[in-house]
Amino acid sequence: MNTAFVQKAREIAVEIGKRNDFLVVGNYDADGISSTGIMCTALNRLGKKFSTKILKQLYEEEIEKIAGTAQNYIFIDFGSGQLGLLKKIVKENFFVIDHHQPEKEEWPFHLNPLLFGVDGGSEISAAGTAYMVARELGDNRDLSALAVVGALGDMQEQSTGLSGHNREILEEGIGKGVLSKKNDLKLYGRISRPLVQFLQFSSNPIIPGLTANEKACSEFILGTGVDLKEGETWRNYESLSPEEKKRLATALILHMNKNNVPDWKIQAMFGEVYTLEKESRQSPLRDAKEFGTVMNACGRWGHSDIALSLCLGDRAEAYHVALGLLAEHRKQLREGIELMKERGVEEYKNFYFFDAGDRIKDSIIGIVAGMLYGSGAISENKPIIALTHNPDGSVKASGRATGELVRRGLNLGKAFKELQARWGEGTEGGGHAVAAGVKFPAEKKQEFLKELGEILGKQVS
Ligand SMILES: [Mn+2]
Repeated sequence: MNTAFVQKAREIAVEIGKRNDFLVVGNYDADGISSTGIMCTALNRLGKKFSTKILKQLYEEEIEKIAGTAQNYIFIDFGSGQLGLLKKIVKENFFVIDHHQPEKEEWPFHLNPLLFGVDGGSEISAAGTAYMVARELGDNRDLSALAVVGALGDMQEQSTGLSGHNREILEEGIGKGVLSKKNDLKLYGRISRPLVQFLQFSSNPIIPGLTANEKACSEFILGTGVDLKEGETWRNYESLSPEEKKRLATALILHMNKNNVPDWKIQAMFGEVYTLEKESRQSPLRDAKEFGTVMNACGRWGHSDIALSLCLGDRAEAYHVALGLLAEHRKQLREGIELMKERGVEEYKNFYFFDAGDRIKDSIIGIVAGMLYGSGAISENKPIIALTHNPDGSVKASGRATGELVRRGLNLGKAFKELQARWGEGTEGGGHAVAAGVKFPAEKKQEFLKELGEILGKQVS
């Protein structure tokens, strides 16, 4: 690990250790909530007094509400871009643990990998950064499991798996017996979906003739000699014997080959998967990727408290509520995708565009937009921007891009930040290169389409 980064994490841990009465304020996505869970568990183990707050964005009005409610504040998975505001409003006694692009402001209690030349987009997320502090606060290496969940939640894995600091954190977790890694089929739902749905709902990649075709999927699986049920229970992929897994995987490769799916896409179906060894065998929380999806489902339906309870170890009540929310989340995603496919997207020179009106909630519009790439409804040569109208008269645009576009220079987070800089008051934007969002007044829609086109055009030219 980067020595200066570790040193800074240690300094912050020492400072936290001296204080008491914290408000931990975290971002509402899987990474933000994992980070909050890591930090709160570490504080709890030290016997510190703390409370938590999960927010969608760290807007000025939110900071004003928070200021004065605790003795110390820890902002996680946001804050680096709001250092100026925090200094103005909270003034003192706050820590920022983040991996987003920082403002050019000095603050002694600010931990961000980017300040040490560590890539906060692919090498470590906020959860990993929080873990760096937690491991200096006590015997907290078991929390590496949550750090991996957060990194995957922020889509930090490469084709070879987790890399950089994320990989070192993974190794610490394996050493501690809380994590394991293996090479396997990476399709989503290895644990949480019965075999037929495992193939039927595969959107990344689309499996020609099988995706969205239940009957074909069950025939395909039975054709490999794998039983769909064990007694009365539907089997999932993880419950297959190594021999059965191999037969199914081989049949899938042959099937994709026969349907002219490019080799790289077939290869991308296989790779490293990460298991949380302390979770029970049938639990979707046992797979690090699915744990993140469960949390996203909670957070995006306004139950980030449930997601946080999962991170704090609740496997009773919160766990059952979470499974229900996961089912609802999937239903809404399916309906969102149907709507976009039905109405079709508009094609501009530098991006695809979809205005969902108020039919898709702002909390999932970005995910739905991203899934369109999987569905084949849009090609991968442009980012997709989707708009949703909020009850307060503002609109939120969510953008998603592909890794290839980012390699060519595209950066949606920067583009939206630039719009914020141009338009000032009433416009707030930012995020990552591949996934970002911006909120602005509805009457600016036409200007948005025009100026965004110019900015994106410049990035990839
Ligand atoms: Mn994050």
